Amino acid sequence: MSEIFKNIPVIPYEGPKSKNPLAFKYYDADRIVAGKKMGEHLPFAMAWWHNLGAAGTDMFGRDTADKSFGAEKGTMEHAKAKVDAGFEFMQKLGIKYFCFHDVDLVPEADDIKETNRRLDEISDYILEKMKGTDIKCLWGTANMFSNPRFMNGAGSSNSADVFCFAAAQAKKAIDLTVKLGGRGYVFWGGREGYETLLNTDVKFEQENIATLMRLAVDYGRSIGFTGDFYIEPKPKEPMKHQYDFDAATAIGFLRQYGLDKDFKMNIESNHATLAGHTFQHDLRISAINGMLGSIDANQGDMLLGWDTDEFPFNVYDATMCMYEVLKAGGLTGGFNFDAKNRRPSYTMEDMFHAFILGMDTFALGLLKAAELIEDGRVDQFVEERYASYKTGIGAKIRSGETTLEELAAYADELGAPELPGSGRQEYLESVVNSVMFG
Ligand code: XLS
Ligand code: NI
Ligand code: NI
Repeated sequence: MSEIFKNIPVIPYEGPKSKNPLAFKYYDADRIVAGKKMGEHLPFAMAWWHNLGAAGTDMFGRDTADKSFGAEKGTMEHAKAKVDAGFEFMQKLGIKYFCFHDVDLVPEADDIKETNRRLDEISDYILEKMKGTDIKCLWGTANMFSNPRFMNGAGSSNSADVFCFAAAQAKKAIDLTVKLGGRGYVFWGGREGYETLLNTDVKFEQENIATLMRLAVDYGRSIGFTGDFYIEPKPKEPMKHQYDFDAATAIGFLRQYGLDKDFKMNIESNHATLAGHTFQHDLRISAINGMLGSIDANQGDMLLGWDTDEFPFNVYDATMCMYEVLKAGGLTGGFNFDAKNRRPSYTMEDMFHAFILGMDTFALGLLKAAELIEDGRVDQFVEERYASYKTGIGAKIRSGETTLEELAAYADELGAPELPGSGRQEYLESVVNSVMFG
């Protein structure tokens, strides 16, 4: 098989002073940070759909990039050329994982039996490629939103036949994930939501989504899948309202339907910000519920109201993300670059520049988050902020050994409390800056 990215070498680490566009400035896989190799802290993954599929088409214009990789699009030869390109790409960057939807791997046929045959063929080819490398699948998923049959959702569809097709696709995608050694299986809501409440039975639809998830878990466990299932929350787009609005909503849903032992969150930065949160917020909510599983590492544009899927560039956000990840003791999943080049960045070099940017941004984030924790001022401040609960009446509140009457009597005695301690936000922000740039 001939080289596809001909002018691109294996990307070396050259350090922050390097001006070589095809070198890492911060990502140094073997460097030890907080007791572990950077490469282990940061299991990066390539998203099959963006990196090997998306070629720049948007609502106003066609492809700008050539992602044929020397084969005719829509054929199995092209599907295989994508595998070749993907593996060469990952090896040149030192990326150990990939994520896929079923239909990213092969062209979808009219009949699902033929699609599944193609999926068997391509997954054999991928397995063959995996041999002799340390590349594995991070997670798989089924695309249950592009085909017109899913216009009203998959698990939430008003059509029981469509529900069955969703089940069939999920079954096959779980088979593929297991075959390729995947760590996790993702349910991103796709079109599980609504355009108008005038035609929608929300309770009915949510019960059906839960049923589909329950069946998927039962099936996965029955064939030996021991990894995590993930919900990837998103508030809107493509539907006006998506049921998995944000981490808090998705966690509540999982608990309501008894799915919380099998599922964790896959948090995407750009989805959190669309929900009106910071990336860090949704990570924190997942982590405190023991459900921080995996991350779709991208960023949005605060001036645009949609999922722009940009490569991560914002080091503050990456630092606060890694702060949450380190505090949570790491991820069971990894960091999937669910991100694409901007449409005018259409060359093969651009694909590498994008990943170098993303990987360096998260490497910097990791370094700075580890320093912030090591520095200790932020943690110490938070610890002291709640000190009034350590002794006396506060300790009784925490241990649940009090009554409303006792607290009221305590307040009577006091007459008026002192103002709570200052929040010191500006001080803490300057601590962060001193760590970032010190
Ligand atoms: C779309 C989602 C999607 C999922 C996988 O906004 O981010 O790409 O990650 O279906
Ligand atoms: Ni995503
Ligand atoms: Ni997204």
